[in-house]
Amino acid sequence: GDAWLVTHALAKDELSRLRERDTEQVAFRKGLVKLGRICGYEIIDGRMETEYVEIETPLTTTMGERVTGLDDVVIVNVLRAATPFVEGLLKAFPRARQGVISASRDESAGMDDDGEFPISVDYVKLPDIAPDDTVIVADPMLATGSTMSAVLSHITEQGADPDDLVVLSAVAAPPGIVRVSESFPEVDLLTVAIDDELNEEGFIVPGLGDAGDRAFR
Ligand code: HSX
Repeated sequence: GDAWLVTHALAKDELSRLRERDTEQVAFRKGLVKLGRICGYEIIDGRMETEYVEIETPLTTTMGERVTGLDDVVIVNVLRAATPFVEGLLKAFPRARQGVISASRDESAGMDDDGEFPISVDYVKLPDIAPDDTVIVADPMLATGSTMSAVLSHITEQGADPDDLVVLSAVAAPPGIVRVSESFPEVDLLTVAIDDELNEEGFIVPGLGDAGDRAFR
């Protein structure tokens, strides 16, 4: 799979607001929605094709262009921080089918020697995934990659082709990118920023804090 950065200036602008410690809950949530929309447009631009179609304007017949595969999109919401992010993605893919996975790190266990957290997966509900589908797995933070690896295992076990999967994050740390791309080499990774490092608790630095807490608490 490919790893690529969302380089749209507005994505950087939104992410910078999200990083600010003074951005409060409502602004934080709205920022994640906006960022999701921009990332959706970038996914369309980066990996979807267009086709020419004949259309009729009120005056004449002419050629128009349509995005192919806009209807064949599945978005997987990794609870809970991804919820506003997914709301934004849905503005780019209004007819997407959605899956929900509740997965979280067991913070009390801490990181093991490989820099991995134990993950508990509490709820998995995915739509049927067809061979033509693009499956966007959204989680704003990719830290150690433990959560995303567990999520991707569930999705591929339900029959999804790893070639069709796009992992979308807002901020990713190098260990997470390495873990996911080693375990799932066919999966595409898309993020707005790659940050410097993880601290001892497995938080991304500089990062933006705990995205779930900032959006919901
Ligand atoms: C946060 O931690 C994020 O929203 C992700 O679900 C998770 C990322 O951490 P990691 O599993 O990559 O270390 O709740």
